[in-house]
Amino acid sequence: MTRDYSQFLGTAAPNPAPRTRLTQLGWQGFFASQLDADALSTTPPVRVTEVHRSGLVCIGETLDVEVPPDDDLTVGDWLLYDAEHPKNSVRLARKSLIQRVAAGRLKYLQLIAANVDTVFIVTSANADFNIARLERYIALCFEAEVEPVILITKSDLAADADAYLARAAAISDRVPALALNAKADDVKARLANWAKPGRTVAFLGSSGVGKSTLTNALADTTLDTQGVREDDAKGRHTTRHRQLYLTKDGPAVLDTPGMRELQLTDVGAGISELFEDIEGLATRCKFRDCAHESEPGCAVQAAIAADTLDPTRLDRFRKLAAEEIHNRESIAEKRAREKGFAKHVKRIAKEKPNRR
Ligand SMILES: Nc1nc2c(ncn2[C@@H]2O[C@H](COP(=O)(O)OP(=O)(O)O)[C@@H](O)[C@H]2O)c(=O)[nH]1
Ligand SMILES: [Mg+2]
Repeated sequence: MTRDYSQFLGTAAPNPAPRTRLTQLGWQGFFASQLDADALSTTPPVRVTEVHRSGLVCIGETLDVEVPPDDDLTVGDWLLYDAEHPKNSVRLARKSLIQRVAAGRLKYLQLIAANVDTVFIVTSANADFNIARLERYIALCFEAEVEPVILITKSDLAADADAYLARAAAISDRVPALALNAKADDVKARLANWAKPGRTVAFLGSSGVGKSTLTNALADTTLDTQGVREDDAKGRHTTRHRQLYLTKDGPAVLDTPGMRELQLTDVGAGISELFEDIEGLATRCKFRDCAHESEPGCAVQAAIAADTLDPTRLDRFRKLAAEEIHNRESIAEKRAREKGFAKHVKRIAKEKPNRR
């Protein structure tokens, strides 16, 4: 064991070892524990920092490489890079995974980011602010086992930023909320609690709320930011793809394009965590199959009558839970259809073995 004698030297301790690029990339014990010493030299770890149709940009301690596209990989994933056969690079187990139902008619799961420690859910103190949408993001984070923090930007432009802050802070005891000016000099200091070296943080939220402005503040980057339509506070899409940025002395930072629609699936546990107060009340209803409408002995309706539960919160819970079930069923159906189709193709191939 090496002893640290610095305290006996009288003068300041020598400079600490320079930070390695792996730490800057957000490398943690959780990933290190998955590999043995041999693997480190033959297949070094690299992190996916950008996803493009043509391939995945990956960065490691001493290498910048590209790996062929793969639908099962997303930004933030760690791979053991196989230089001879990049396609065979092995993905390390994920600490967290954020996914949503892709927007559009055909429902499928879209991976948004892996191995994020903190998600800053960004909204502004204006028409963008929407409790139901914030709850969606929070349920997503709880499910993904990522710590959510609500940031309300443009506090400098709003006369009543404190009122927005109070509404955001009331959503859950477990989710801190901050109001701030994303363009001010104190952003790094205000986010320091979560934006720590060796960790990974991500900004999620609509277009125009200040995600790239905040990324610039943390990562000293100069990403394009753009004006917002005055009338409805809607932003234009300036950021086109997700990208992870390294910082000199802070966390790895993920900037994302605005999400027009955040549809959830497989977030039952996240929804339960967020609405645990309502679920707790429901266990005290007289009837086990109580629909919390007009049944006698309903503890949920009693709480509404006693003004301890906001009825609009119950509505939002119902809507989110119903949507979750609907999306889960649609995706299960689509998978079953695809499976059926694959079987069909296999059967045809078998029946006509000589045809090419
Ligand atoms: N005054 C003020 N402007 C902001 C704030 N946050 C973002 N902006 C501006 O809002 C616009 C959109 O910001 P941007 O970072 O591109 O938003 P993004 O789409 O979420 O990445 C830019 O013109 C920013 O300068 C804020 O807290 N205060
Ligand atoms: Mg942006």
